[in-house]
Amino acid sequence: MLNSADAPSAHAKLNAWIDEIAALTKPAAIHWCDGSKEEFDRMCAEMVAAGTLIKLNEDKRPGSYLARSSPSDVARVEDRTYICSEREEDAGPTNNWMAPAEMRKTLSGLYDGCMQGRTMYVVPFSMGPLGSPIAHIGVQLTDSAYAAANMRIMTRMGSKVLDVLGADGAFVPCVHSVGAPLAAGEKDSVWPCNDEKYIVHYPETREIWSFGSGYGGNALLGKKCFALRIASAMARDEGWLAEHMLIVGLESPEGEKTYVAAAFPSACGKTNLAMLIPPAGFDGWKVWTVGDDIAWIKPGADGKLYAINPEYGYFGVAPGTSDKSNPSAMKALSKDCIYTNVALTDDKDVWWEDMSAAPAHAIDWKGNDWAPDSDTPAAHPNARFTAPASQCPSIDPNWEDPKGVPISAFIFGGRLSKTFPLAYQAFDWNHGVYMAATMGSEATAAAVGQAAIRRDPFAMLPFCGYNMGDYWQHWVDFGAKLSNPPAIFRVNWFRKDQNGKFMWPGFGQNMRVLKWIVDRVNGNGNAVESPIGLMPTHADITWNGLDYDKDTFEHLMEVDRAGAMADAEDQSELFGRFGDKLPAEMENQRQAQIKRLNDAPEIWRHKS
Ligand code: SAT
Ligand code: MN
Repeated sequence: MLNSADAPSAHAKLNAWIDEIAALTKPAAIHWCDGSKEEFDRMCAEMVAAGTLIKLNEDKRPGSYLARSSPSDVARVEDRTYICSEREEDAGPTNNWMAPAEMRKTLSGLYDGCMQGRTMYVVPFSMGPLGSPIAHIGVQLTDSAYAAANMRIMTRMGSKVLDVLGADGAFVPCVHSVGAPLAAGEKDSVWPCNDEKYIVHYPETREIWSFGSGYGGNALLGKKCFALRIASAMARDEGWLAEHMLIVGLESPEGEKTYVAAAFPSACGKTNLAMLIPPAGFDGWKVWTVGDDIAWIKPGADGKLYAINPEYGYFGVAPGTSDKSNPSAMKALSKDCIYTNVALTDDKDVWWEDMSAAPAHAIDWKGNDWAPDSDTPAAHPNARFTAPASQCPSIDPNWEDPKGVPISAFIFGGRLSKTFPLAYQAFDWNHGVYMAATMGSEATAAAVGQAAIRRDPFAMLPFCGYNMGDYWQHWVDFGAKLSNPPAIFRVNWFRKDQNGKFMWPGFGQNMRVLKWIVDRVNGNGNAVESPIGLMPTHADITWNGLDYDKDTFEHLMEVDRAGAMADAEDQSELFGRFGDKLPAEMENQRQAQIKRLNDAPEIWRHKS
């Protein structure tokens, strides 16, 4: 066996599993990742020699590299992503499903010999601070050095994880192959992958099998595959939450810190909110970043909820990131990063759309010459940076606290040009679950009437590892056990006026809404009752440094009965898909919403 007696772990089950996978996939060699900087540098140097990575300008981007993927391997593949539970109803209507036995048969053919000619890297990783009671361990076997190197940035990885695992600790086995075996003497391509892709999860046995892709979410199995799809199933069984949420600490000038977790579908400015810089007039306020994508949340002995960011880095979208939109992210990118599918400048720096003034010449993400008048983008729209979280200037001093940080509020948002006010609070926990279950975002705003909303419950649609109806029930049950559950809010930064102009300035100004939320959860913020939730009046928002008149604010907050009713009616399409898996409480909440709207004036406006 390749995984010989000198395997660095005494974990019999781990070693036997590695033997089994090696026998199936037939790699040329096995390398156990120790997680050291030397190992990372060596792997990167080998990838530079093979043409997979380009070393960037050492003065401008020390320790950093550029990778260009195959043009067919640039994003997650949701139609190739499967939840293979024993029963189809346990995957639910929003996931692809195949019976585990059938999937195993399909995969065993594909994995047979798939690592030939390649090194199989053994990547032990901890999601969350090592040894934290909220953390969990995984081991990824991968034939991609790119995946192994990225895993060192995105997770706590290497020998120290084996120490925590000991001889019999629990781990989630994750098998990853790019699916491109190499014949003896065959020259490798710079980005090996396979047209046939499978991203497979077995939630009951807690296994991940990924085939054919080298790209982020398909290949860095700690992230969406483990930390959301498998972890959500673990969380349901064990009584905790695995969520697609950022976590921030909001510190007042008096030094009081309130932590909140927030979920948004993509393209709603989640990373920007995680690294928000308070606006002028908020002197002394500070926003601390705990995480920008995923939160694991467990109840503590004191009845509060404690959250960790299971990740160790940011896998963020590069285009649009700039010193203006997100200066903290830009600082986090100053060194030791891996960039994927961004453009390369003539001085071997990186560039992407809206980062800064366009260079006169660059090499685009496909490796071709590019100039500002080219009619294709320089960076792929889903180009990514992989950056160590510790390099973010706003990283929270408690972000590695194994206890986690106490969560006082959950925030859910979407991109909604009509009908939905800037901010409102749920009447109670179950109303909040209903607000989160029905959240969505607009793909495109229709010219007239109600824009079509793409529902993305809890921003978890592609990431829930079991039936979404059961997931809503889990949230209802979870809240019922909490003596003092966090408050739940909806926000919408994107409402437009009759002329199609955004009514709210957004970005740093969103701090004003966060401050109201902090006031609410700390018992000193006011709200009035509207048909859809508890709302701040103009006087409840802190306006220092911003001239935002009362009339415009009352427009921003108004509830348009017809629009809100149309939305409540449209929700029955979503709910209907779940059949008897729909929690009765969700339909009760919908009916209560309809009743409140029936009793409301055509345009509900707070009059002070
Ligand atoms: O590719 S990832 O899933 O890791 C990132 C994303 O799509 O949000
Ligand atoms: Mn995400």
